[in-house]
Amino acid sequence: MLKPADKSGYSLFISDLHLCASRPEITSSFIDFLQSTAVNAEALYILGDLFEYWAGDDDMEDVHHQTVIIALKKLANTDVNIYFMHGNRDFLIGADFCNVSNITLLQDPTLIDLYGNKTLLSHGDALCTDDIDYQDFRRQVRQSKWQSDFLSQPLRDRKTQIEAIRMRSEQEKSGKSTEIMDVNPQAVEALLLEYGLPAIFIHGHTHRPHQHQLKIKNLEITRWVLGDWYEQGSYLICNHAGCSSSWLS
Ligand code: LP5
Ligand code: MN
Repeated sequence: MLKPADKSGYSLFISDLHLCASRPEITSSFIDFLQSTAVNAEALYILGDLFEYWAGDDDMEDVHHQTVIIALKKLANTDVNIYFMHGNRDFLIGADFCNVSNITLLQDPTLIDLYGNKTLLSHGDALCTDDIDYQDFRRQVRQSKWQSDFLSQPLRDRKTQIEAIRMRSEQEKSGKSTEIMDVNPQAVEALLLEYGLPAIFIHGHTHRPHQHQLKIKNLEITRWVLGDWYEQGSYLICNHAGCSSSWLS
């Protein structure tokens, strides 16, 4: 088991925190994690759904959002590289949020060199290809024209529409099977082939934390699925010796 106290460098991976003002204990837990564990890391990768939802960068004055921004900025100022990838709930996070928080936006997916291992990072929602209704919705809202039209509306109107989509999503999810809402194995394999069969693949979204071992073209690939922070925070820690997952106490 890797420990944050190890002197050698390490990198951390988290996703699906779903931070919001109505769950202040999760935000406190995230800030504790930044100050106690991430502060000694070389890099922190936030692989999407940091927030329950993000309506646009003009919502940064919100007190809860300010708390998160200040904590990220404080960590970034200690020379920890913070990387953020959009999730399906906070894909409207833009350059203003990233600049103010001092974090770097990554495209989904992104390949990195993780202590000598080619590693692919993704949020994971694009791989849930059996969820046809979601993928239609995703295609629509990821278009830049749709996003600029949406962002041109008043913040209050955007939040009203987001609340309606959230309710509809919860209703529809209750009628979808767990298989439909998981990643599609063929989509995973196709992505890994497209990115040159990396040794490690890390993603979130499904809220089913697990270490999967795959073998494609005789190459061993480890697929790490990150957990959500609803009940208990968790993270993946990697160094030269490998990766391991940990729960926050
Ligand atoms: O997030 P999670 O894991 O609970 O569920 C996702 C999919 N749902 C979503 C919706 C988000 O949870 C809530 C909205 C976030 C705010 C985004 C901000 C900007 C958008 C503003 C839009 C007005 O992503 C869920 C998946 C699940 O993951 C598992 O993969 O199943 O997908 C759904 O439930 C979506 C429904 O199946 C389809 C909804 C169709 C709505 C069509 C409305 C048409 C209006 C289009 C205008 C955008
Ligand atoms: Mn998600």
